[in-house]
Amino acid sequence: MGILNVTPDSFSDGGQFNELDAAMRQAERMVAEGADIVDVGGESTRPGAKAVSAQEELDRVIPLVEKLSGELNVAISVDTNKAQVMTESVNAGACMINDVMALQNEGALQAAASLDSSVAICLMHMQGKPRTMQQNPEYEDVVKDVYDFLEQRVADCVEAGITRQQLCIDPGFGFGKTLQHNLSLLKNLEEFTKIGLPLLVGISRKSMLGTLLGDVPPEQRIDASIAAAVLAYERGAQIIRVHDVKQTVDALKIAAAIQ
Ligand code: 9MG
Repeated sequence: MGILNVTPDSFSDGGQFNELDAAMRQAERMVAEGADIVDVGGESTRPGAKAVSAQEELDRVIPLVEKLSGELNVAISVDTNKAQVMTESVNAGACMINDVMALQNEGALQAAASLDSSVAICLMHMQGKPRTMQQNPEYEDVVKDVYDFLEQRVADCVEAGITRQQLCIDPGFGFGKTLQHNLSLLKNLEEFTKIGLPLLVGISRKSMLGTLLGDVPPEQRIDASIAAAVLAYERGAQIIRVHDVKQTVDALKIAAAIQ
């Protein structure tokens, strides 16, 4: 899954792709490099990020989703937690909703349940909200707590009328987690496959990697991102959300060849 942020303030590529043509060129490049899914985001979820209005998010995302679905042969995911953006994105051609709030925002569960049953939905775990989530994250047992949350959200979705076949789960690296929490989740990632749904992970260029490398900036975290992607794949991740598609695809081809 290639990341395509159309936001002025995302942590790694914020501001680079907020012109429609530039975003299209980046999407074409990611597809040529082997991305099966392009994840379009119109609101930054990095720590400390400000929320944007539904209208602003729609203005950023919908023209791009329409153009992508008309011109590129790729699955389009939209990274949003707003009910209206979910509905309008699918109407514009998206076939997946990636919600870092796991459909907990007002109206999101109902909006997702009324989408066509072919639409995939990713439920991600986050403790807190982007603005404050890194202030003092605490867990009794991070793997168990995140597992129990995801299992409960899957049950809530099924009760609301979403089928299990539509769902995938994500432990949410960096979302209300310390470095130690993130490392425990990655080490024990295989646990999450017991939920019986495809596992999506996003570690690409995240600060957990920067910290381990001695506080290097996002653009110097590419090699570490590839290592993390391979570790996640070996532990059962089926969808890996990344900035650097070519490098990740090459590495995963090698990992896949020996599995
Ligand atoms: C939008 N976004 C940023 N990081 C993410 C992650 O780790 N997983 C998912 N599903 N979405 C993410």
